[in-house]
Amino acid sequence: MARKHLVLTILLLVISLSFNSGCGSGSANVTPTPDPSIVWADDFEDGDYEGWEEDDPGWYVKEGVLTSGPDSANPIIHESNVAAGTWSFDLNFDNASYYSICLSCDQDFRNGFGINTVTMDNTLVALNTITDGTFRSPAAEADLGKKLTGWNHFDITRDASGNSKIYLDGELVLEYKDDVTISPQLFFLDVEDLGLAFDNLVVRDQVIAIQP
Ligand SMILES: [Ca+2]
Ligand SMILES: [Ca+2]
Repeated sequence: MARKHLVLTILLLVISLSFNSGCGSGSANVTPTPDPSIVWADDFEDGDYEGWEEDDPGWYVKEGVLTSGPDSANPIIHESNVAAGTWSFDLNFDNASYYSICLSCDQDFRNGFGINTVTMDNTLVALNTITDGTFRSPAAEADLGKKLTGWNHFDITRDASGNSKIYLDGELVLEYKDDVTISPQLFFLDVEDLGLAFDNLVVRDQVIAIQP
C-alpha cells in the first residue's frame, strides 16, 4: 500500500508540475483583447497601402512606413466614417516641412476638420476647419518653440460637441472648439515634399484619455 501511495504521489506531482509549466507558457501568449473603439487602423507592416486611394502616384511603403515619393508628392485618401473620436499616428520630421491631414471630411470636402504642421525655424501645429466649403486655416495654431525631428506621435481627439485637442507625444499642445457638422466619409493626407513618412494610424470612435 505504501508503494502504491508513493507512485500515486509522484504521479500527482508530475501532473501538477506539467500543468503549472503549461499555464506559465500559456499566459505569456495570451492574445490582447481587441479595443472595440478602434474603427480602422493601418501600420503598413504588410508592405502595401491597400485601401488607400490616390489620383496620381505619390506614395509607397518602405520598411513598413507609408512614404511620399519617390518621384512626386500627392494627396492620399482612405474611407473613414469617424467625426468624433481619437486619431493617433506617427509623423516623421526628418524631411518635413508640411503635412496636411483632414482627419474627418465629408465626400466633397465641404465640411471637415484636420490639422497641419509647418516646420520652419520652429514647428507650427494648426487646427483647420472647412464649413460649407469655407476653409479656415488655421482656425487655431500653436508654435511648439522647437523644430521637430525624427518620429513624433500625435493624438487628436474631437468630441460630439466639436471640442478638439491635439497632443504631441502625449502632451496637450492645442485646444479648439468648432461648430462644423460633418457627414464623415474620408481621411485625407497631403504633403509637399518627398520622403515624408506616416505610420501607425489608429482611428477610434471614442475620445480616449491620452497618456504622456
Ligand atoms: Ca496594408
Ligand atoms: Ca509601420
